[in-house]
Amino acid sequence: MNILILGPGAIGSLWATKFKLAGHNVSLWGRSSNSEQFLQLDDNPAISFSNQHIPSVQNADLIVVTVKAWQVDGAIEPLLPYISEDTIIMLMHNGMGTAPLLEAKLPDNPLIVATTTHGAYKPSKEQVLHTGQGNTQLGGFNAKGAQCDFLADVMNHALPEVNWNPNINAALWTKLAINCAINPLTAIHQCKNGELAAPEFATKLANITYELVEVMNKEEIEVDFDSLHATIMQVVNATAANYSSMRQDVFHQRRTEIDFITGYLLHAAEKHHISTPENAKLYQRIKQIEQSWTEQ
Ligand code: KPL
Repeated sequence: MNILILGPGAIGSLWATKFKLAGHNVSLWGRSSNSEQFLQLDDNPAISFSNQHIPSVQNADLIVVTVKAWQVDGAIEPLLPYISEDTIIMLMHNGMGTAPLLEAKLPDNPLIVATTTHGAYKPSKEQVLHTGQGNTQLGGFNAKGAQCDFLADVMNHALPEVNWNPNINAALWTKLAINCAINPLTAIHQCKNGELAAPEFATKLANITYELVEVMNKEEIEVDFDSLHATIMQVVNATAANYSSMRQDVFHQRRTEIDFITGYLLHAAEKHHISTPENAKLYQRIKQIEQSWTEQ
């Protein structure tokens, strides 16, 4: 397949190199205006990719959008005149809420939403490390996207495990819930994920989870407190030594994904007239922190 990776950060670069090693024709669209970019995955030899090459957009069978949620709108804009309506567009990032924005801009394209638990890290512009094995779930966001289940096979050959999930909304909400619980708290306290297992966080995490369950149930996601709490704690423990992406963003004073994580939850809560004070507090605190950088 002709595949374009829009946003070759850590996860985008991991998929770019894995797709290329599986024999696909892969190009990048990143911030750098260099027409060629090298990526080296783990100990493999460096691979050359074309970058910001308009014919690669025009010929793409699949565009994987791996920029952060708040960057999706701006990143897709310069490509719009060149995207054919047969090109499958796949969103893969933390948070929710970007798919309807993209659908408004590309109403005729098959649209796929994906969530992955693979870990990747880019110690430099050219190097990408696959730091944690995970799995990837895909599903259609619109009717044309729902017919693209063959992509699970294609992607499974490149970087297993990949599953087609007809109920992708539930998977996205579960990932959102994990991010709502872990990301703001670790960013505010500048701690590793594992530190949230300490007793001092128990009540806060429980309250966050109660609110999440209430909103998710109204969104027709079947989940109860015990199972969601267990899922969150399982991720806290499995990623104990890691810093969350929001902790890293705050540490480096980069804009966070809070609007598409807790912000998305708060919008849904408002729609259903559910009060979510614990999550609202976290949202406001992260916004205050972001605000403080612009005032410096
Ligand atoms: O997705 C993550 C993130 O950091 O954004 C988790 C699952 C919390 C792992 O750190």
